[in-house]
Amino acid sequence: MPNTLPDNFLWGGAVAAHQLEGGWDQGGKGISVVDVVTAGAYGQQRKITDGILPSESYPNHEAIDFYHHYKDDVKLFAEMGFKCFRTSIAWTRIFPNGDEEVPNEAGLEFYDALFDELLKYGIEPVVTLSHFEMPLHLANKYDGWMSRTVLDYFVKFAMTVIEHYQHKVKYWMTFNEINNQKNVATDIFGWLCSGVKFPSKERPEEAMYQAVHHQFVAAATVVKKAHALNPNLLVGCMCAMVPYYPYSSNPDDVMLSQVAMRDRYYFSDVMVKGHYPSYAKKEWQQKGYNIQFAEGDESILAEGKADYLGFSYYMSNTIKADAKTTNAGLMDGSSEYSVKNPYVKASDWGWQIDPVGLRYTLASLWERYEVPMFIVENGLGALDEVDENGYCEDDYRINYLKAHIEQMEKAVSLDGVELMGYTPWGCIDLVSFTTGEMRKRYGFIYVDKHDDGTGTLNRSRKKSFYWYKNVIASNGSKL
Ligand code: BGP
Repeated sequence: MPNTLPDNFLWGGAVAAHQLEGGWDQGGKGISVVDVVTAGAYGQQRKITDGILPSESYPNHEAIDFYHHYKDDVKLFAEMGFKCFRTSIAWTRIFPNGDEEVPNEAGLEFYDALFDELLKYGIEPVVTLSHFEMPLHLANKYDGWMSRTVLDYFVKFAMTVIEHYQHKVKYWMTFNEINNQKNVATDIFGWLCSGVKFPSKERPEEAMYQAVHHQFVAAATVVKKAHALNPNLLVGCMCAMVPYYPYSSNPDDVMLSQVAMRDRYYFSDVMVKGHYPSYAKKEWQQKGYNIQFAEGDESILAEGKADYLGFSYYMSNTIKADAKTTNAGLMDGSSEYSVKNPYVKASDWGWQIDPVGLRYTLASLWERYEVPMFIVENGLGALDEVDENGYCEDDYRINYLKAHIEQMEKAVSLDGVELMGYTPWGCIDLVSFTTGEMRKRYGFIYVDKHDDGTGTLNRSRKKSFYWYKNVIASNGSKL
């Protein structure tokens, strides 16, 4: 395939602080909402505990100890030729409880050192401000994002780090997969996104829309303030994109799949277009929801539109109008009308593998918004086996990524999509978000760490490491 990507295309990899750093109570770090969530095998929910229980296992407390290994890990990223590296700043390293007056110096120093290390190799940091990591104190004391006070604390945190790192970090993103909390059937998504247990609310969905409204206003405020501070900065939003296909040409399937897509678009519509879509207001009306807006919120949304749309893409899903179930969950991207797509295979965790769906997603988003896009997560979680040297023949991962990159290149060359970059998820093995396990691995780099807590933490290159290095070196023309 001819080279279709721009020369400045941002190839790299993506992670989140809590999934790899470890050091959960070091350097003055406070406790975050994810620090009190236990691991759960796939199919079972991870549990939220009321505090730290010594007898329970919290995999992200140590994770892969990137906190102490980051120099060696960045060296490996550089060896692969990364142009960028997406991570998050753990809010609790900077403001341990979230409501302090002044930031924690040791936390600022850690990210200064990390960003310096990346820049030493010419790797651009891409930073998510909130990746399921808000201070537990804010969740407990203020009921998380139900409160506008938390909005103010978030803006303070965000502007503290944006101001501090503005000459090291150009690319920012506000809330990771903000749309995950649309699933209010279980505690976990709302807890991680908003520090709120939506199922315990009288009207869980209304509460979710309220908390999300506060996040929209916070995101727009940060975009505005960041631009005023430094016009070179780009602040994007981030959504989980799972396209819903109609199961058949039955018009009911087609119509319902369009409506189901609002689980995704609701969020990007507000943050990219700068106003609520009319279908949102109709839904509130119909359900009798009363979402509180403060004076000026609407103009803040309009003035703080995201500079780019970052999204994750792992799978597609299929909607059948007469197939209503009760076991929907964003864990596998499903809605309550989801059925298996007979044309695609699934991963070991049931995520339906669909490279064409990535082109479909890119083209649909581009046609809807016409803003630059950034694929900030994509990848295959798999059970890897390594030989005695720590080498893994992960052809399945190479095949997955190759097929997705091919479709991504078609979206650019044939559909005219403006794409900033591609950062596969979990470029180094880390703790899974949905299951809390280590065994669901995504990395080009294997980390010797296991679910029972054992392992040397040694790093080793998988076959995909060498493959991805060539992909980057050829700017995507050698797959
Ligand atoms: C996204 C999250 C990531 C990540 C990824 C893979 O939803 O933004 O944090 O972990 O999914 O999911 P998992 O780790 O559950 O396989």
